[in-house]
This record gives sequence, structure tokens and C-alpha cells, in this order.
Amino acid sequence: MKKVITYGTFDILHYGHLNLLKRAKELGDYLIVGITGEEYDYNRGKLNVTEPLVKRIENVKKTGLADKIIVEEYFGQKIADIQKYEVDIFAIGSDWLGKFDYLKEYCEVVYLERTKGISSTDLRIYKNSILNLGIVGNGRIASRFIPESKYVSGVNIDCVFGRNEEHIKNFSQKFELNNYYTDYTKFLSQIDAVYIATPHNTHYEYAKKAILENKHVLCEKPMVLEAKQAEELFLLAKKHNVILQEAIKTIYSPCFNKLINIAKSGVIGNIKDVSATFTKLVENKNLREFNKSMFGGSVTELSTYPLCAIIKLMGTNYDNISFSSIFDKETGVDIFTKINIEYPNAMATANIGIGVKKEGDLVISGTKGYIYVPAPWWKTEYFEIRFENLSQTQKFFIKYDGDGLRYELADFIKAINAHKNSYKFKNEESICIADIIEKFLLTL
Ligand code: C2G
Repeated sequence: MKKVITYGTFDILHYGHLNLLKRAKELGDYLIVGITGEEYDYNRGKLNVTEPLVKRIENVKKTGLADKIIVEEYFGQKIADIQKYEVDIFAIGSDWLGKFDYLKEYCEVVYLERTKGISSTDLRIYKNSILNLGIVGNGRIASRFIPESKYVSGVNIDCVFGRNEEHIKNFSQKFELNNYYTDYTKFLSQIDAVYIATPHNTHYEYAKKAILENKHVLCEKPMVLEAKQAEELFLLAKKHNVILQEAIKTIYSPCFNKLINIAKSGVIGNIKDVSATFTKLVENKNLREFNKSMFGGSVTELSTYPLCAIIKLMGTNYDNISFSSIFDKETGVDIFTKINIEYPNAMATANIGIGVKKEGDLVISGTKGYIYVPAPWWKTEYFEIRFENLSQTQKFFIKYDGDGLRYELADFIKAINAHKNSYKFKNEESICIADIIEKFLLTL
């Protein structure tokens, strides 16, 4: 008897899952299905799983395809299961291509082509149906976003829009997407929501068109480069009853949220100073980051992160703002900038650089103590509360999974299902950041 094993969360069981189970079963005579337990999903950073384990087991049982159902509870269990049940073939969807090659030591490993084009309309029988999300752009960030999306339950990515047909064709093949479009209107007609990952200066137009077509929008940071554009887009989103969210991964991550809540709780007294640094050396001057006409430079590229920490902690009502920059002689973009913000009786500094390296930490200073978040603080997972008396130091850790892009996507889906923007990032905070970037651009 040939035994086959496969694993999955099988949340909101859909055609793609059924198709996988059917083909896995056909590989042998006996199919074992491992369904991920809640703690295991948490540990591997899978977000937004909506159905409890019992419900997911029940749904897989109902397919009639599984001869045995087990629960996957820990990393490494696959090796134990294969040996324990004397499995001949391990089968999994091709979105995991290569990831389970380590199991070849124990049995045959088969990657079955994932099912493309699960129509969300087929799934609307569920209260929170699967969101069909289209990708706008095929650059570096879009390429990081798709692998992260598989850790978020309730979303299906099957198409990409771009202006260069050859590039998007390659992109769709690489990420096994069903469709690619060079016509934005046609692309929008196929989806429920967009993730905009194009150069900064194109965000506004793509977001606006999507909202006008009643599509939800998750837009890479900086969402726009002018306050009035941000205001207009949020108003438009409200009018069209869709969610518009600026994609700042830090803001949606669990440890950053805990950090903000603790800092605001008064444990370090009144917050008097925030210093946040983010530098990322960009070596290749041919990239967008060094292109002045495409709004390159440290502030446009990186300031969103330190500014979001400052604004979350100190608010949007500052008295004064000033910028000091060092510019690249060749390209004219700012390679290092200090943004000094004065609040009533408090202050903050954001240091950003694409051509100068600096310790990327975050220090929140209060009247009773301070919070130290080591680099890279924007991928927040550890921080310390420190006092004059060192023995009172408190340490916190919450892991930051993968590339972190899964957090913004998970909250975007939650916001869509709840019909309201996430409390983690308010519209006025997003507008305030656009306004600061605009103020900087006006100084140039
Ligand atoms: N799948 C598919 N086509 C889709 C969606 C999913 O073929 N459109 C496959 C996946 O590749 C996987 C299975 O269906 O083989 C279950 O998918 P999920 O429930 O999303 O589970 P996953 O997170 O892929 O867990 O230990 C767990 C495993 O690593 C896989």
C-alpha cells in the first residue's frame, strides 16, 4: 500500500484545497492529512486563521478524501510523522517549491501545482470570504510581498498589473499568478482589492482609480507625497465605502504595538524626547532611490518609519519642524537627513540615510526612565525599559515574523471585514506623514 501525506491549515476550505487533496490522494492508496494546530500556526507566523481547528478538521473530513487526519503541532513533526506512519510520498502545493526538499531523506517529495484563479465569488457562501487581491507593480517590494501573503489566511493573489508586458509576464510565471494585465481598468475589474507597490510618485493615481472602481487599497509607503492628496484619497475611500491603508509594516506588528502601549502608559513618566534612526545604504546609484525625478532620497524612501514612531508617541500636533540634510553631489538627492520636530515642552528627531550609516535604534526618553529598542527597531521584536536604578530594567520580546509584510496585509483584511480602518494607524497620522514629506520636498 502506497501512503501519501500532506499538510495544511485548510482554513475556509476552497477549491484550491480540494484540488490539492484530490491529486495527493491519487498519488497513492492511502491519504494522511496533517492539519495545523493553532499554536503551530502561531509559531510559524500564519495570521488571520478564521476557523478553529475542530471546524477545519470537520471540513477536511467532509471531503471524504482523507483516510486519516492528524494535527500538526510542532516544527519537525513532518519527519516524525513520515517515519511513524511509514509514508511513501509527501505532497504539498507548488507555492512551497523547494521548501520541503529536506524530507527527501525520508520519502519521495512531490510538489503539486497550486490551483490558480480561485474565484472569490465561488466562496462568498462564507461570511468573510477570500479576498482577491491584485498586485500593482512587479518590483522588489512586490516580490517580497507575495511569499509573505501565503502566511495570511483569507487572501488569494492571482494577478499583477504593470506597464511592461514582458516584465509582468515573467513576474506572473515566477509567482504562479493566473493573469497579468497592462490595462489597469481591466485588471481592476478582476479583483476586490489592490496592493500598490510602484514608485512613490505613481501611488496617488493608481490608488485614486482603484477607489473610484470601488476597490480596497493597500498602498506602499509613502502613500502620497502631499497632504492634500492623502486627505482626498481618504475622503474618496469613505465615499466609496472601501478601505484605504498605508502599508507600513512596523505599525501593524505585535511587538511595536506593545511598545507604544507601554510607552504611553506612563511607565517612563512623561515622554520628552524620541530619537528614531533608520539608515539603509543603497550602493547602486542607478536605482530609484538615487533618482531625483522619481522622488528618490532618504526622506521619501525611509522617513515613514521613524515618523510613524514619533507620531504614534507624540501625536500630530507639533509646533515646529526643521530639516538638515547632506546631499549627493552627483544625483542631488539627500543621502542623510535629520528631521527635528518640536512639540510643546518635548521634542523628537528622525535620522534617515541612504548614503550614511548610523545605529538604527529607537530611544524614547521620559521623566522617569527610557525605553531602548535596538536596531533594527522597525522590525520590532525586543525592547527594554530602563531606569536610573539598573536593577529595575524590564525586558520584552515578541517575535517579528518573516519580512513583516504579512502584518499589514492581515490588518488590511481585518479592516475590510470589519468595514473600518485599523485603529493601529489613523488617517490623520497617515496625512501628517504625507504633510511632513511635502514640507521637506518644498525645502529643496
Ligand atoms: N493550495 C493549492 N492551491 C491554492 C491554495 C492552496 O494547491 N490556491 C495548497 C497549498 O499549497 C497546500 C494546501 O493547499 O499544499 C493547504 O494550503 P493552506 O491551508 O494554505 O496551508 P499552508 O499554509 O500551505 O500549509 O505545515 C503546513 C504546510 O506547510 C502547508
